[in-house]
Amino acid sequence: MKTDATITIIGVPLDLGAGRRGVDMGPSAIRYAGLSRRLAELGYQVIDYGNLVTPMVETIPLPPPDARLRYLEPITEVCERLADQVAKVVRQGITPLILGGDHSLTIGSASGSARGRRLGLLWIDAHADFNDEHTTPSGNIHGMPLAVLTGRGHPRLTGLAGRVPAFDPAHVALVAVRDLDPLEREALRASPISVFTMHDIDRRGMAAVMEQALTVVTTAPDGFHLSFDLDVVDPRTAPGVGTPVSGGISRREAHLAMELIAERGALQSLDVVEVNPILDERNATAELAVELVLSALGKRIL
Ligand code: 5AB
Ligand code: MN
Ligand code: MN
Ligand code: MN
Repeated sequence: MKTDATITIIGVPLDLGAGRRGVDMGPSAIRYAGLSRRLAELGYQVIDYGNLVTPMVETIPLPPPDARLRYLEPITEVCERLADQVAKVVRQGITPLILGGDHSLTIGSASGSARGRRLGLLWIDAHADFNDEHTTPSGNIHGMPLAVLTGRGHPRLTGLAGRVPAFDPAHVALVAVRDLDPLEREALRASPISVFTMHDIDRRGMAAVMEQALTVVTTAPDGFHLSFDLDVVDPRTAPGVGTPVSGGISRREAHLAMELIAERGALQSLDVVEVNPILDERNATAELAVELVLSALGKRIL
C-alpha cells in the first residue's frame, strides 16, 4: 500500500463476545495512544469514522448460564452494520482499519471486506478462534470468528460476506497459536487452514514462518485481510488483553511479522482487537497496537 493512501478508522467498542468487561474501551485507548496523528505522520490521509454504536452489557438481558452462543442477537446486529460500513469504505478504494473490541467483531469486518472479492485471511492470535456452538467451552463468540469466516457456525453469522464460506480455508493462515481447546484442536487438524504454532516460530523463526503464511494468504486473487489479536504478544509485553496466555511472541517478532506484511503489498484491510485498558499498564498494550499498525502500513526504521 502506498503511504499517501487513505485510511478509514472504525472503532467497535464491543465486549459482548468476551467473557469479561473492558475490551469495549480498546478503541479509545488505541486512539489515545496517538493512532491518527502517527498515521498522518507516515503520510496517510486519515478519516476517523468514530465508533459504531454497540449495546452495553448492563442494558441487555443476561444469557442463560448454559448458552452456547452468548449474545448472538446483538453481536450479529453489530457485525451486520460493521460489514456494511467496511464494504462501503472498500468500494471507495479506501483501506479500513478496525479497532476492537472483542474478536467477534472480525466476523463483520472481514466479511465486509470480502464482499464481491476473494481475499486471503491472516489470523495472528494466541488462540485459533475456531470453536462453534458445539465445541465451545465458554459460549463466548470471540472464540468462534475464524470458524465462522471459513463457513462453520451459526447461519446468522456465516453469511455476512454474501457467500459461505466468506474465506476459502486454503487461503487462510493462522500464526503464533499456542492455546487450543480439545475439540477446537480436532476441528483445526481436520481443516485445510495453514496453522503455524509457537513451536514452528521457535524452530524456524518468525521470518520463515511469515514468508510461508504470506504465500498462503496471497494465493487468493484479491489480496488479504489481517486480523491481529494483541494476546498473541507475550503478556509481559502486552498485559492489557482479556485472555492472556504466557509464552507469546516478543515485541520484535510482532514488528517483524508486520513489516513482512507491509513488504508483500497485498494488505486490503485490517483489525486490531482484544485490547483491554482495564488490565493494561499505563496504556502499554494500546501503544504497542499503534506501533504494530504503523509497521503493517509501511513504517520503516531507516
Ligand atoms: B480470543 C477459548 N478458546 O473459546 C474460548 O481472545 C478462548 O479472541 C477464546 O482469541 C479466546 O472461550 C478468544 C477458551
Ligand atoms: Mn486470542
Ligand atoms: Mn482472538
Ligand atoms: Mn482475547
